[in-house]
Amino acid sequence: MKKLHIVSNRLPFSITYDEDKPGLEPSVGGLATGMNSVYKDFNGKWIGWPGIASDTKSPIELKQVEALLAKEGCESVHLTAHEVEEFYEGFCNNTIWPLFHYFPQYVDFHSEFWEAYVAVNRKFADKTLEVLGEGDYVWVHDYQLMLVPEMIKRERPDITIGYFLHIPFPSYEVFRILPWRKELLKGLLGADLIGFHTYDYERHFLSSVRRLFGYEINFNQIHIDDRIILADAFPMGIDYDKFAEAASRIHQTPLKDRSEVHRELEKYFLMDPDRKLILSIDRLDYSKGIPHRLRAFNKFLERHPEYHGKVSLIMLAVPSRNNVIHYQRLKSEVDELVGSINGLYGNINYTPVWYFYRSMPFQNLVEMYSMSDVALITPVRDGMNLVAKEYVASRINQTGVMVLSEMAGVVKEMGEAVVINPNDENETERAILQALEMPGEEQVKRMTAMQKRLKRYDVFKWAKDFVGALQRVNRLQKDFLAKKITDKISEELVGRYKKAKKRAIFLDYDGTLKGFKDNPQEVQPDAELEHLIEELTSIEQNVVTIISGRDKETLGRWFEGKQVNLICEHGVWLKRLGGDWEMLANASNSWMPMIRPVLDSYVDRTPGSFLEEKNYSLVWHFRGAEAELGELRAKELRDELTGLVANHNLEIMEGNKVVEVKTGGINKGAAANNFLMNMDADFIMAMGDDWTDEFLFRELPDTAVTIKVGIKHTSASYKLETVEAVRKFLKQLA
Ligand code: ADQ
Repeated sequence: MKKLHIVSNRLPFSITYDEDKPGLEPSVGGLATGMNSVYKDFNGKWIGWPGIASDTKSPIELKQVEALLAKEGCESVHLTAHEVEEFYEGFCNNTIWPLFHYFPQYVDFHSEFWEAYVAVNRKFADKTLEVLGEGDYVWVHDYQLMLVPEMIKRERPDITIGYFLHIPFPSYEVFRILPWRKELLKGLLGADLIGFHTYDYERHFLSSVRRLFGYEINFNQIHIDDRIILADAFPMGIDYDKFAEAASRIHQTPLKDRSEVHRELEKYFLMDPDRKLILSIDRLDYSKGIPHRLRAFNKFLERHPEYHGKVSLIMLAVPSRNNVIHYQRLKSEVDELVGSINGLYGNINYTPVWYFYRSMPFQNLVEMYSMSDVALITPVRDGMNLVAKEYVASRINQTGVMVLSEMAGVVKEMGEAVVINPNDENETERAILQALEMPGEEQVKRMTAMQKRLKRYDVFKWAKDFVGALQRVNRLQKDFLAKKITDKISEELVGRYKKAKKRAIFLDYDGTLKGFKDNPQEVQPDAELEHLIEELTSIEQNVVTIISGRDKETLGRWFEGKQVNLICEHGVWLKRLGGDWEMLANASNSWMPMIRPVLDSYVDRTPGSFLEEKNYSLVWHFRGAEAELGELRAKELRDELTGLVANHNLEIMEGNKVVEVKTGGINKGAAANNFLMNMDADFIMAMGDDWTDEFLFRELPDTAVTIKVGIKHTSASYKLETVEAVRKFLKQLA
């Protein structure tokens, strides 16, 4: 059975020591919960770092830890203190984290950090490679391991790899700042499925892929040689029932059994039943907008003296990354703000901000969720934010109001929250008032809608959905490759070819015999290609025809003196071996003066694009233009031309990064059949890469061997992935 393995920076356990004896403490985080539900079902391993620096323990101690973890299906990747410093604290938390959360001013660009990142990713990949069985699945998590997918794929192409990014993927303009942007993207593109919390992150990612590599992207599919890579949004959920059930237990707990936190909270309300509580919970991180929140709360108290003594903010901040300078500064800023608010508005009976700088047990967390009237969640950037979901799940009587930043991924699923821009402290201040004064009925209406959504798409559904998509992309990939010419098929085709007495071979040029370049003038045949053509044409039974959209002057020059026939401009012109150019179709170019200005205006507005003028067609090339702009303009151009061409019997052809306008009714299929009329061929073969070649594939007799170059849908009977594969195949025929 195929297995599914999980790879993440941390394993789902922490190591505890009772005197010198190690033990395991399962982590309660959302990821551990979600993954437990899948990797155990699939009988796989979890590969990760156990959380202790390996050089602080003896080899025997490490073995003990490894053995304990192995019993739980975990494989340990050991990291030294130095590696943790340069890889985790360095590149992960001082380079990727600030950059991806739009804090470029905090980014460290140290090449030693980068080198450590590469080396540690290698360790994770190697450990994973050790456990992989044939055709297994791997799911890699988060920004610490962006290079792992490619490292695995390179050595094991049979493995289907999923990757999920838990933090935002930034806009290209921010991502491009990174010196190692291409390496990171290449690393990710080793995966078959790349998941994000939101469509926005997916969009940013695809845009970076398009701009940095120019790969072809079809909706959310990236095509690279013979691979299809899927990008998609999977908003991570929580273990909804766990929170809802815990909250319901808390409500039923008899007075005497209540926790200290619970009693303290009740005491607060006992003093005045009209009192309100606002809750905020996060790791102490600059992306969470904690100072913004405190300043907005300060403003609220300043502007609403009627709420003095009536509303408090409980602020829980989990210590995080406290050896990084920006976190230390943030801590001081938060301490100061809390002190200042409490100093200004507090008294013996009233503390405006209750500030806890520590982690809390699950039970206390849910008590806070279930007893707070408002949740104030105001990150300046957040991949998702699970706290928001946990608050909603814990509101079992459907009251409570969520004030939520529009910069958190979770906002996409919580349209019913009071949504604010965290940088606008006045807006946040007004939202606090709105939340405190929201009528109960409206609270219930909004909360019920959010609960329904979150309950349905919980962390189990999320994990299952991702794994389902991973299996589908695997099948999709297989379907695409179904027509691929394998060694066996190749042998059969060569056999048929050898038996034939007269062979008609049609070869498209660009994208088939020769790869694309920015400038179409630079792709004349190279020595290898010339040699290949010579070999093919020296065989008596072969009649080779180059069939292309190119103009007759260019193709005529390139193939001068070669033993090939030429069909140019999609079938307007034919030049038989030793003969002169003859016109195959009745084409006219009287329409050109009318269409040319339209195309010229696109050249002017799209830097890097240009116009090619053939005898009977006009071609706008945008391969050299900025990728997204090019695609956009191509769509515009098509729309603009549609009306014009219909009235003048013209056709718009879309090739690979080109839009071509030409006389209607002329195509490669008609031209090839015309050519075949006087020939008694008992073997016909055609190869081509773009949709102009589909005419050829469709119109040739059924017995013809038609071969599509690339992995897109085609009416051809076979596929070859690349120009290199085409040449290799032709060499066998030669
Ligand atoms: P985080 O930045 O850690 O995660 P978040 O999604 O809010 O942010 O998760 C925090 C978790 O820690 C919650 O489950 C919460 O209950 C818990 N927690 C917070 N404060 C606590 C406290 N004082 N005591 C105990 N537990 C506490 C990253 C990304 C997020 C993304 C997640 C998951 O930054 O954007 O949502 O991964 O993909």
